[in-house]
Amino acid sequence: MESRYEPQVIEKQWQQVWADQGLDRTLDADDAKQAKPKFYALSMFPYPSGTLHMGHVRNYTITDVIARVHRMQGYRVLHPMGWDAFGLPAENAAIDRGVPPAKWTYQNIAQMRSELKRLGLSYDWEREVTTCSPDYYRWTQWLFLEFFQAGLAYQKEAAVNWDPIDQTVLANEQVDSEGRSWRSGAIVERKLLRQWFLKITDYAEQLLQDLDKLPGWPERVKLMQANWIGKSTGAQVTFTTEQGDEIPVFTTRPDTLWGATFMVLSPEHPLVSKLTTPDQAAAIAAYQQAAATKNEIDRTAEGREKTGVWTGSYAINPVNGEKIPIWIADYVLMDYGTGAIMAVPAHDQRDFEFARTFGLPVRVVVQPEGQTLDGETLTAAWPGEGVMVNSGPIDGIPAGKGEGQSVLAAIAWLEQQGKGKGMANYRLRDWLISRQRYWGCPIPVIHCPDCGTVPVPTTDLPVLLPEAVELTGRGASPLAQLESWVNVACPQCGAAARRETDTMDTFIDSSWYFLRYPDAQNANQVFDPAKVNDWMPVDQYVGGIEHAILHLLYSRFFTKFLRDRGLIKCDEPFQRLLTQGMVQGKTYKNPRTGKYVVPAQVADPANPVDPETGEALTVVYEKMSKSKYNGVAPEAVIDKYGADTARMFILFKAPPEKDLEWDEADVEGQFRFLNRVWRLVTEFAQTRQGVAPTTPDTLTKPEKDLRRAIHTAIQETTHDLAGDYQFNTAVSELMKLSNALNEATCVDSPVYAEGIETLLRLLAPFAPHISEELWHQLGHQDSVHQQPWPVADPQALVVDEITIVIQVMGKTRGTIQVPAGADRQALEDYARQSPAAQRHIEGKAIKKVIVVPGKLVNFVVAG
Ligand code: ANZ
Ligand code: ZN
Repeated sequence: MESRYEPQVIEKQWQQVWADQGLDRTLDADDAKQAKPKFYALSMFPYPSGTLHMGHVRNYTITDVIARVHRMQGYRVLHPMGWDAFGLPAENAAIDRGVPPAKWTYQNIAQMRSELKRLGLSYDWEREVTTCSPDYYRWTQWLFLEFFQAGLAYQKEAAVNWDPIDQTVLANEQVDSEGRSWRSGAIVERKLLRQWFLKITDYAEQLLQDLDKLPGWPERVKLMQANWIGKSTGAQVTFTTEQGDEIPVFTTRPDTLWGATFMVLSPEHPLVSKLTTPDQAAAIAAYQQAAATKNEIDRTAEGREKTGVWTGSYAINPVNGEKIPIWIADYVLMDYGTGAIMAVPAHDQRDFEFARTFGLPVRVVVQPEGQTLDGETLTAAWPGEGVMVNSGPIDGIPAGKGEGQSVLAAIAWLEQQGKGKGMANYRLRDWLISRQRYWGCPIPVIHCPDCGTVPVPTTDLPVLLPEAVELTGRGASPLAQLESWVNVACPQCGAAARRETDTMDTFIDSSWYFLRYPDAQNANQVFDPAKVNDWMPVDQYVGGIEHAILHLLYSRFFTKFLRDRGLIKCDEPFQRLLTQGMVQGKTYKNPRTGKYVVPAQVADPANPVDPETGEALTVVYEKMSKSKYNGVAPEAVIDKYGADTARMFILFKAPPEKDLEWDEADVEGQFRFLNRVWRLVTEFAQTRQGVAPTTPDTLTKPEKDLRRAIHTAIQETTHDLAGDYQFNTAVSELMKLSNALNEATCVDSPVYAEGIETLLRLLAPFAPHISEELWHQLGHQDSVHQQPWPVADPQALVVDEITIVIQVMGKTRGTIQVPAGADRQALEDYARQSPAAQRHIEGKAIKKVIVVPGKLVNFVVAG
């Protein structure tokens, strides 16, 4: 009467039991089991787009195994899930199909939640957060006001994408690669609007420095963050115009000041109009207008033909009193450095191209060894090494940024002369957070004609997003069109005032959600600091590499800001970060045409041929997508094999950081493995129930061998799950143990029982349902997930033992058992610790130890 492994039956059943028992509820510090250390395991929460994809499944399975292992290893674990639920797709769905964004979003959440539950993920659903729910965004608004109060939320003019046909602002995602609107097809324009910013630049240096506090992050992510922050060191030097206005410039090469032959201001620079002479006024105005339509990427693109106009004015170079012309050009950006540069064409390529285009002088100030560069004949800028020439006080100094080289020498001289100072600059800009969209968190301020910008009193939060709006994708932001919502009384003076109609960038919502999980249902506070301080930082964060920069940087910024406000103690939110690889699907591609072929049209998969052209096709694994016919729906896999198989496959197929090729044959392989485990354990449960998993005093050879296999599996899986998470090798260890049990002859031994139970405990985090079912079939009443993680017995791991004679002064005092492969030092250590030797050497000075490997250890003692 052999039972069959039916995942569809047992998975549902155990999910229900676990939910009823509250097995995955979080233990807070004030719970009974507070002596346990905490572990916060977090997956990046999803945008509720509709259904789960394999990328989600991989992400959440990885985190779930980590959470489950830590529970078994004696931690109290916080493992929550929620929804990054504001955003453009909901609005687009409303425009396309007329479904209200809230309805669309909550339907998707319900659908995805039920799919998540089928995967057997051990979430504490009482902690669920939904960013579009007023009980969450009330606190997002409260946090915005914290920034506002601290002076870190401010308004200024900034360029937005403007659709001239629909008369609306577009998000970057709504502009295609040709710069056209997704809806109207119009060429998108740049338009200046008053926007809200968060002053992340105040934290630039800390965000950079503290990357050093994150040894548990992938190096490449830290590098991407560092590059994004983009610190440059150099100096600020002030030039003076002939009219007496000061123009500070930022330069990374203050040592080349003697080679500056002109200045360039950004077309937006505030001094441009004052410096422009009447002759040049028309040309300057036309150039400024043209520059305003270009975005930063176009303006700074490498190799692009240089354009610009002379203002008609001159500046004085502070180091040598030389008179140099002041130009404007769009390759100088207003919001980097000071918006003005000194141009050194001999040593900066952009300046060189500009000088050649407009016939401006080129003066060499760095002379490379063994060459004599000449400004007249130079064909490209020389940014490299050499010796300073034509450079007054720093002549003869080797060019470079190091100790004793030209840059530091120039800074020292400038500071001493009071002409400039050493300075750092960051690429990082302040964070533009306002969006002219409906489905987002309303910015809680009111604009009063008398009082100006007034924060909504915290007692009036949340500023609710009105539900009755019509979304057309045309005209001003939908909220701005809703007069009944916009018109309010000023909270300060009571005069007629208007609400802010911009909503917040959804990255704001996700910059603090991990701080809400520790106290997700708090109706009176953003969170109880004690709870957040208990759980933070997140011990292991798992998510996609696509969030390596913005989400992680913004979350780090929020954390540091809230620390400075005294709300939390930790200053880095994510202790360790794992960025999982992509899940790729199999597809057929015609290498000549580059076209993908629907798999069903491939007659012979072993010899795939293009049904249209008859050409041979290649099999490729690429990111799953509809257009490549290579998507695999998680639901379909669960229906066919069960969640445990899907989990096992994902964990086994590739290390977590690597891309994973979805392959049905390998999925089958995992299904077969679980079937073998099923047979092994059910057979044991039926025939030998009641044999306790103990260790007999003396072991037969087969028992010894099996015990070694068991404890090797424990040792190896424990190691694979400690920190670096090599799930794939851990699963292989489970397979080896299952094979060892299959082949074992000592099936009636308690050691065999120990093996079966160990296999289930080790398997539990990976395949939670089948492990639980089989655990109960062994007669247990409690959950396998509440068992302690097994600990390897070093004794059991000993490969083979030999007998060594212990001698003291040449006299045999006894024997010991040691591992066969022990080296000289190990033999000596074993011998010293043996009771036989101890009895005779204690208290005596050892003069010499003679080791004869494989035979004996002899101690020569004094006295
Ligand atoms: C003179 C010079 C000589 C420069 C030389 C470089 C090489 P990073 O490394 O990106 O910080 N610069 C400064 N402000 C600018 C702006 N708003 N728009 C465009 N370019 C700007 O580069 C700093 C260098 O970029 C500065 O150093 C300046 O050119 C230019 F052989 O000054 B340099
Ligand atoms: Zn007022």
